[in-house]
Amino acid sequence: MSSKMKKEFLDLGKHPIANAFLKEKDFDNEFLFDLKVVFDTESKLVSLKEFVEPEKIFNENYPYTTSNSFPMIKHFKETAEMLMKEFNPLTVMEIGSNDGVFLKNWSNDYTIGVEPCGNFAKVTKGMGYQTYNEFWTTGLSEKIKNDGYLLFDLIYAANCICHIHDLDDVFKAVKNLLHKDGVFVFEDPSLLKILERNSYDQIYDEHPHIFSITALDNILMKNGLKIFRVDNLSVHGGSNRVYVSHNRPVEPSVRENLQKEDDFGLNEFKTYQEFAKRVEKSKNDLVDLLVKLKNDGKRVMSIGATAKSTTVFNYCGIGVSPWQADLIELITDTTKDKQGMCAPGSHIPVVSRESIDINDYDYVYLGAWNFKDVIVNIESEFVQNGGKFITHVPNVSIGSAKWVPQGNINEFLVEWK
Ligand code: DWN
Repeated sequence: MSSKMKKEFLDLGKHPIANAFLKEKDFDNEFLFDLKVVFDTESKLVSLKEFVEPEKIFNENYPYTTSNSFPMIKHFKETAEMLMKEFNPLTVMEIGSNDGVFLKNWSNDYTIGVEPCGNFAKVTKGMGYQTYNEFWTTGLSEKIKNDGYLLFDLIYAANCICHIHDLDDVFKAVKNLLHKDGVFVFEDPSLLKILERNSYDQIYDEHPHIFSITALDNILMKNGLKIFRVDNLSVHGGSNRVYVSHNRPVEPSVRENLQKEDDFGLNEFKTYQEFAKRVEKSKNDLVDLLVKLKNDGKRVMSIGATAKSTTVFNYCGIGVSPWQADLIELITDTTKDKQGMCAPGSHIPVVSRESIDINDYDYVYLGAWNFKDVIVNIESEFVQNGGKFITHVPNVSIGSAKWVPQGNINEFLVEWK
C-alpha cells in the first residue's frame, strides 16, 4: 500500500499501551505513542498511523482473558456449536487462542492453537491442546506444515486478525494452511458500527486496523481468498463475523454489507472527517459532565478496566491532566491481574468489585459499555438505591435503570437521557 494513499483524519494525542496496567514505581517509564488514524483511499482500510511493536503488547504479562469477560464464554460456545453443525470440520486451528474459551469446545485430538502470549499458551497446553506460542506469520504456517499437520477444515480467529500489522502476510499464511474446501472464519469490531455509535474507544495500540467488509474484500481478494458470508454480531459493541474460503459461492450477505457500508459513506474520506468532529464533541461532553458532577459534590467510579477506557481516559485527559485528576475515583474489574494495578496513562486505581461499597458512589461510568445490560443487572442494589450510569456510546448520557418484564423474568433496562 502506498503511503501517499493514506490520509489522516483523527489525532487522539499521546497514548500508553491500552492493556499495560502498572504500579506507581513504573509511572516515570511509561511508554507513550501518537495515536493517529488514517484512511487508505485505495484499499479503503482504516489503520493507525503509527504501529506499536507487537512484542511490547502481546507477551507474558498480557492481562486480558476472554474468560473474565464471562458473557463471551456463552458466545464462543454457541459459535463453536454453529460451526460444528454447519461445517463439521475434522481439523481445527484457532489463531489467537487466548485462555482457550473457544478451543475447549473442540476435541484436543484434532484442534491446535496459536497464541503469542506465553501465559495463555501455557494454559491451553495444560488443557492438552498443541499450542504454538508464536505470532501468526507465513513462517509459522510453514512450520506447522512441516510438523506434519494436514490442511485445516476450519481456521478460526476472534478479535485477533485486526491486531496484526501485515495483513497480506496474515492471509497468505491462512491460504497456506486452509484445506481446498475449508473455511476461515474470523470476528472483529465493525468499522461501520464504530462510526454509527461514535465508539472511538475501539481505537488503541492493539487494533492497528479497524475493518470494514469493503476493505477486507479488497485485501482478501488480492491474496487469493474470497469472503462468502458475513454475519453482523452484537458482541463488543458491534462486530462482523467474516466467512472466507478458496472458492465457495458468494452469499447475499456480502453484497448487502458492502452496500450498507457504501450507503453510510465508508468509501469517502469526508465521512471520517465528520466522525472526527463527533469524537471531539464526545470528549467535550464527557469532560463537561464529569466536571459538573464533581462540582456538585458527586462521586463517580467506573466498571471494567477495558482497553477501550484507556483510550477514553487518555484522550479526554481524565486522570491525566492535573485539573481532571479525580473525576473518576477508581475502576473495578473482575480480572485478578488488573486488580491492585493502575490504569495505563490515567493511573486510576483498579480494584476488585468486592473491595468497595458501590453505594458510596453516585454514578458508575461504564468502561465496559458493551456489557451494560449484564453490569446493570449485577448491580441491582446500586440501581435500587438510585445510583446512575454514565456512557459515551453513542452519545454522552446518564442512565437510570428500570425494572422491565422480559418474558417470565424482570430485568433492569437502562433509560438514557
Ligand atoms: O480485542 C480485544 C477485546 C476482545 O478485548 C482486545 N484488543 C482487548 C479487549 O478489549 P477490552 O478490554 O475493551 O474488552 P472487554 O471485553 O470489553 O473487557 C471487559 C473488562 O471488564 C474485562 O477486564 C472484564 C471486566 N468486567 C467486569 O469487571 N465486570 C466484565 C464484566 C462483564 C463485568 O461484569
